Amino acid sequence: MKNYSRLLYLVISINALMLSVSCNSCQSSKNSGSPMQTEQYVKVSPDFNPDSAYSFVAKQVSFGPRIPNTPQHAACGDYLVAKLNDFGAQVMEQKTTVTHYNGQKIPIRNIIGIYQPQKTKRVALFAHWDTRPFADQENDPTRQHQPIFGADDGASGVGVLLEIARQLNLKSPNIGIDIIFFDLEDWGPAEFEKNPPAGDWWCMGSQYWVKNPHITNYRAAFGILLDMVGAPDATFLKEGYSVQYASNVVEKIWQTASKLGYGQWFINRKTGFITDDHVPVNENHVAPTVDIINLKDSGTGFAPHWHTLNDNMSNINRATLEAVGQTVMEVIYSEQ
Ligand code: AHN
Ligand code: ZN
Repeated sequence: MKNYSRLLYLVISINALMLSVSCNSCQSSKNSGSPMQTEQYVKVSPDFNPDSAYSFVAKQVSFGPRIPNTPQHAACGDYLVAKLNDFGAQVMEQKTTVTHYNGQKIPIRNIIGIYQPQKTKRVALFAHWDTRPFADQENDPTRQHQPIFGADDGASGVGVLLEIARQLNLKSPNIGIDIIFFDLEDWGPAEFEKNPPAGDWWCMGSQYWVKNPHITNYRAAFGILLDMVGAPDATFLKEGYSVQYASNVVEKIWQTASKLGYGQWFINRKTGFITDDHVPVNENHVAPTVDIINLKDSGTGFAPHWHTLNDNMSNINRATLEAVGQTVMEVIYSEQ
């Protein structure tokens, strides 16, 4: 009995000694800042392919401006449906017609790709696929009436989500994912419009969807909207409504980006409130939703190519697409 307790004491002492040694060594290496001991975050998600995402952006732009009610828009919509089908999603389309501020009747086509419909816990990923009919931020008045190409404003978010769709087909996360491409986000009244009638003319596809979700009483644990996520010098500031409605999701995304080494894009700074597709989603409590959007602290608040003819493929950068795509994938593949 006595021997046994001695032995036990010895074992405990040795353990305590080893603990203190390992703790000391850990402490000393931290103090010395040895690069060998730097803690490395090990990502859980598959590798996002930036070349693939870039090609999905270029393909959309190749159709021409995707203005609702044009053949180019219809052809691009068919392409998006075909890609979601290729990538194994259950695809749904929503079609309706709305009356716009100019009295014009405009058809809407929201395109939805559903992954693992049997899962009750869901995350919604959003982007708008239409493009603005006029480059009203151009300085030259004659150019203000030309349509934008929408490489960044529209195609970049959709391109990143198509690459994520391709990845979801190769390896499923633990949760269900719904990819939703909104139509008619970007036909808000032009700057050159003298007296536009009051009304919510932006984000009409998402306004329709929150009132008529593809599944009755649809709810997601959270949502992420991608808008203008392609520019080389993009800065994703923490947008006002995102912080107001979904601060824990903002923190989850920005901390994940930082751990993955994308802190150059995901800046830890709050900025103003932007009317975008996440606003109807948040206001109707469909899902606390964050807008990842290239924002600036000065000027219009947006990048210089915003709503100009410079919103073309020269403003699309593979490294930015990867920073956004890999961060979103890491967030969704980390969910249980
Ligand atoms: C407004 O200009 C009011 N909102 C910007 C939302 C937007 C436009 N996102 C892309 N294009
Ligand atoms: Zn726009």
